[in-house]
Amino acid sequence: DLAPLRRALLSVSDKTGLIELGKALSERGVELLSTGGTAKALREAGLEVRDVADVTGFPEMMDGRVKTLHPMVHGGLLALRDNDDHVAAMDAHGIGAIDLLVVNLYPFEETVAKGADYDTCIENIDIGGPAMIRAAAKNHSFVSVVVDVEDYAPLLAELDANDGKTTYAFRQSLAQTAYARTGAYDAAVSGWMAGAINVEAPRRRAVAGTLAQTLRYGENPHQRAAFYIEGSSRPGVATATQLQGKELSYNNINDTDAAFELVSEFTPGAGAACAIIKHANPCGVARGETLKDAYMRAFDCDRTSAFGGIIALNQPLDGATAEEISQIFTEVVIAPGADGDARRIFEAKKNLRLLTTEGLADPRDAAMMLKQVSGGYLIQDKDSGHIDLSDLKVVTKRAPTDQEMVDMLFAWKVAKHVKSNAIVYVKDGATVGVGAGQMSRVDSCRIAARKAQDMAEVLGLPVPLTQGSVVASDAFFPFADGLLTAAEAGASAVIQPGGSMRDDDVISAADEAGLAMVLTGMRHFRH
Ligand code: 93A
Repeated sequence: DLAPLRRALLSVSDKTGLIELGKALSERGVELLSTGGTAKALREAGLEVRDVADVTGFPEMMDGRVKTLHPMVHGGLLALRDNDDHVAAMDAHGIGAIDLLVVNLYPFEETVAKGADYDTCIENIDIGGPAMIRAAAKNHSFVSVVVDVEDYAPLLAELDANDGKTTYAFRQSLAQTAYARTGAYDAAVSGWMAGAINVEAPRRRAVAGTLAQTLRYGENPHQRAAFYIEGSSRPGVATATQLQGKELSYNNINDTDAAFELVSEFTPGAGAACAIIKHANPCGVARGETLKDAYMRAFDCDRTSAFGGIIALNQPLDGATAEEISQIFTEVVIAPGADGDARRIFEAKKNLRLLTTEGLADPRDAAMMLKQVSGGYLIQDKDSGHIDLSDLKVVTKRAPTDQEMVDMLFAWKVAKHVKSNAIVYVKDGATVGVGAGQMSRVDSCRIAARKAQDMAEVLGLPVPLTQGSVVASDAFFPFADGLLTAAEAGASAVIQPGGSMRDDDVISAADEAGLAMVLTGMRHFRH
């Protein structure tokens, strides 16, 4: 199964590591062929290299659109070395076998990410590269194909371990990577085009990702799992730097994402904010005078659940906040930075994972969300819906006070990140009761109020913090019962989308209970 490596074709846009690879191959007696820019770089480094144009007998033409698309190249990649007909064809046409192909493609994804115009993006669609990659990968019985700079070192190690040859298993694994690369490349092109020509539901859609991490297991230990990234530069769990702690688990990544997306709703300029997440739902979210204050107020919403939680901060972690967080067991802290004091304090907590990002996520970013169902997947826009004061419609006799208004907008932002049915009680810029993931809205209202009562006992308060709070509901109240439960718990104002057949009943109930209520006209289901 060992295949010799006598001749290599190198054609790379990203020239990282190229010279080292070229040298290492030359030293091992491998003949080098290359396209224009790659050949030039190799030659400048003093390496001997033959131009592909010399092999094909055709100059590179049409701005490089046609350089390797030729039987001298594709015959050399595709010929079966143990097939008499193929060998005869090679002899008849003077085609030399190519045993190694090293290609990295025109940077299409990066060109799109830079916001280039349509024509520039089109020009950056590589045609010859993917054609060669697919040919070489098909012929992995004899040919090695490398599409990632990270595979240069493993290739050389493979050659050294096998007397200058490659094993079948190695070539097979390279071929699998190669097809994923060309598949991902075309997925990127097609995805970009869907946006550029504004097709909402293209008849075919491809998704792709690059392995970031194999995970020890999935949601449960008997489930296999891995983390794939799309290559975006958006601040978030996929692009964060882990400064310390054990490897992130599947659930950690999911919860950290939920925490960071939630805290990113709160611009740092308007003050510190903290979100604590358990099982993808917030068990405390608060603003504070300081970051430490925000954390402590978030913690006081549900101290029991916060144990072993995931914490997200909207400002760089400082020493005082780190000290306070260290008082209990926390799985992950994610923040847009961490100062020296904070890092020193956390160093003693070996298991605590600390992640830093470059800033916060933009909650209004356009993005697509995928959800798998058996046999397919659903795709939708990310919920980047937002409301302003001017969108709110007061429907009760009593209008909300300014403080109620501020708290309602806060509660509404939190509710967007709570699994439906979501009910969020807020007082003075801090959640004081969260009801999540219930099948009935009234149950979410009760659970959130009940949790506030429990916390009143823990904190030694005469009355639960829901007294004088506001309440947000992610979708309309189908009946007055949920609203009345909130009123009993002490809520004085309500924010909800409205739109129920029984809105009139709900509004009358609110008036009778002396509540102020505003309608957003927007729903935030989350499942
Ligand atoms: O324009 S292409 O699609 N036409 C081709 O025939 C072709 N062959 C290789 N682009 C082609 N390539 C790409 O050129 C490679 O995939 C690589 O990204 C790039 C290397 O060009 P250079 O060696 O001139 O820098």
